Amino acid sequence: MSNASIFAALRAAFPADLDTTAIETADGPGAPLRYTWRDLERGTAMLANLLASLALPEGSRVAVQTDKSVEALMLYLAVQRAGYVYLPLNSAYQRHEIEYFIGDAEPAVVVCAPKHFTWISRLAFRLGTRNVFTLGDDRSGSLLERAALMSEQHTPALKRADELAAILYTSGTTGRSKGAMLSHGNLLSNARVLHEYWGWRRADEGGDVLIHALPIFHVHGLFVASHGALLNGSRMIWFARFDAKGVIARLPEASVFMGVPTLYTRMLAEPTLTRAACARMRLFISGSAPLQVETFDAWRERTGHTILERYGMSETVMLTSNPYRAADGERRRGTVGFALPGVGVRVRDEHGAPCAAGAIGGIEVNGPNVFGGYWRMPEKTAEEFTADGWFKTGDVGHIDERGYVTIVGRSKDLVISGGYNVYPAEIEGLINELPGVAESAVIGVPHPDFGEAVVAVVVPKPGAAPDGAAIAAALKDRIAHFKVPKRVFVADELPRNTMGKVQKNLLRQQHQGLFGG
Ligand code: MCA
Ligand code: AMP
Repeated sequence: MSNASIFAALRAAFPADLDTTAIETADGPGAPLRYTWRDLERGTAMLANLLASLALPEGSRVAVQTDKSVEALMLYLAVQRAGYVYLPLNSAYQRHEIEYFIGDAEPAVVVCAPKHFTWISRLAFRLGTRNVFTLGDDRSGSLLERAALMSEQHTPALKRADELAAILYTSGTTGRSKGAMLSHGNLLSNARVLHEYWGWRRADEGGDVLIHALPIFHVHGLFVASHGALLNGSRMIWFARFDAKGVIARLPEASVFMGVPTLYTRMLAEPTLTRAACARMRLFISGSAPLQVETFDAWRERTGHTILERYGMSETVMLTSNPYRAADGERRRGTVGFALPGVGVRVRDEHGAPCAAGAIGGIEVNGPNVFGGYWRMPEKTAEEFTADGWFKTGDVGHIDERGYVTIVGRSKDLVISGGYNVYPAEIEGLINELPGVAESAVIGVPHPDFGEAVVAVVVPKPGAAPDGAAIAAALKDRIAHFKVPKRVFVADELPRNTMGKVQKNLLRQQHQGLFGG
């Protein structure tokens, strides 16, 4: 069997000299901390041995909700090394959300922050998980204590391309989260394509250095950024939290940066962002949400660098990218570039017929990067694929004659706030359960910092007078705060079309100037 393990490929790219720096922390407890490649090799071996010692069934899920740390990255790598399935969870999720994920994914192992051990362990044991460990961002907790007793020798698991490597939950339009099942082949094919397409430079070619400032519970920070650096044997400057001033101060030592648009607008607000600060930089990459053309232009003006925008999804990893090499074309603002090599991107009208160049329709994709389906949801999976096997992204756009893809909107009801996805159906469901609420509509409106901000419009029950601020406060007790509407309006009714469907476009228009966006 040829080995398609993502871990094996990353491990094979470690530099020959394992005592050079792999990761240096820029913030967080004890910073700066220096981790060598040997530390990654040893740490992942010991963690993989700990997982192996638990005698877990094949295909076991390891669910992880911790703060960002290098040890948390090692845990991800160790899960791959041991051959299990990684399930990352946003550190902002609360009990209501965690209960669903653990109940649905039935992980054999849960790793959480020490401060959440009491309630998460109780929940996890009740739902059938047998092993709960803790991992703090300061190397505290039972996971590392137990791993310290393990051998430093570990033979990485062999994996076929179609074997499951990770499950990433993405919320559904009905409000129920779906676990996108990504295989080793999905992750590895995409990492290799991006490595080549973005021209990563190994040490003997000038040596790229990546500033890693994204969370590691989503595709962008976990796969695109981390795999990119690791597959190139490149050093990472590691920020546990994004901080515009701090990142700019480290740019002179770095060559690659990846961020969501909010990170770029926040850096542009800092006077220390100058051409001189970016002199050694080779590549700035943006994705996860639309990059405003104003940001693209302002960045070029200020730094002399043209941001490369790309497009992807949890279900597909990366799909398109603006060109890196000038010979392949210009980086065109407002577009997400070309289909990546080996990836199919097409646009179809509402009847499934092909759209002519430039005509707007639903974006459909295929390729070795496209996921196998949603965890235990065969019907949902079938609905999201066409009869000829293309995945319907739910994004709406067009492709021009040269092949540049432009996203103009979404057919899925989704708000992207600061790079985090918020599904209105989930929030509406929770608001509608609150006392005095008859119904509600959740929309995204332009926001200068987050791109889009979540806003709710609530209709009271007859005789009731719910308070917007109280509704937001009630939601804060239940769900991740980034999902909580920044403003809640109370209205007599919701605008509806003749079919009775809420006209969210009218609500968006009504509130579009709310944040001066
Ligand atoms: C934080 N808050 C937010 C957001 N982030 N509210 C709305 N939208 C957000 N994105 C709220 C918190 O709940 C909190 O509210 C308050 O702001 C301060 O929180 P803090 O953590 O201090 O905020 P921050 O550090 O300033 O965070 C902003 C951020 C962060 C750095 C932009 O949101 C971020 O790292 N975003 C990147 C997300 C990402 O990696 N996406 C990739 C998804 P309160 O005070 O009420 O508690 S992968 C993907 O989309 C696809 C596959 C792709 O193509 O990449
Ligand atoms: P996620 O569910 O976190 O995987 O988010 C995937 C969605 O993010 C895509 O379906 C798009 O709607 C959006 N997205 C990602 N990259 C871009 C981009 N460069 N421009 C516009 N939307 C994007």
